[in-house]
Amino acid sequence: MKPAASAATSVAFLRNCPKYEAKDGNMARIEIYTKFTCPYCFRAKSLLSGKGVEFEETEISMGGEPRAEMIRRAGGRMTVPQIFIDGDHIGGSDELAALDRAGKLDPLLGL
Ligand SMILES: N[C@@H](CCC(=O)N[C@@H](CS)C(=O)NCC(=O)O)C(=O)O
Repeated sequence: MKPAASAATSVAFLRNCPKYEAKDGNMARIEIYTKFTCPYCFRAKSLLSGKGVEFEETEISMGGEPRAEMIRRAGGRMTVPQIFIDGDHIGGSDELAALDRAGKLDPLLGL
């Protein structure tokens, strides 16, 4: 069997696996705006990575439209990180950690 066919077979197998489908369907979209040198950003990303979820990171150290977009979406908040789950504004690192301590983060993440 050619490697390409083998890979395609593996993907087809996974897609037919109910557990894989359910997991894939429940995965939340996680967005995080960050700056390079920000310890709060590092803490928030570590928490998310520790849960094995993927997130989309937008680096705003250079300012510009990405920073303006963050401030707009975060209702005027200018600190980083700003975190969004399925489009809902969660807040910063402290709010993310508080949600986790309250046991409310995993359900939002689809875990
Ligand atoms: N309580 C906030 C603190 C966030 C914070 O102070 N972030 C710093 C960077 S680590 C910040 O944005 N400072 C202003 C700036 O960089 O423009 C949180 O938990 O996210």
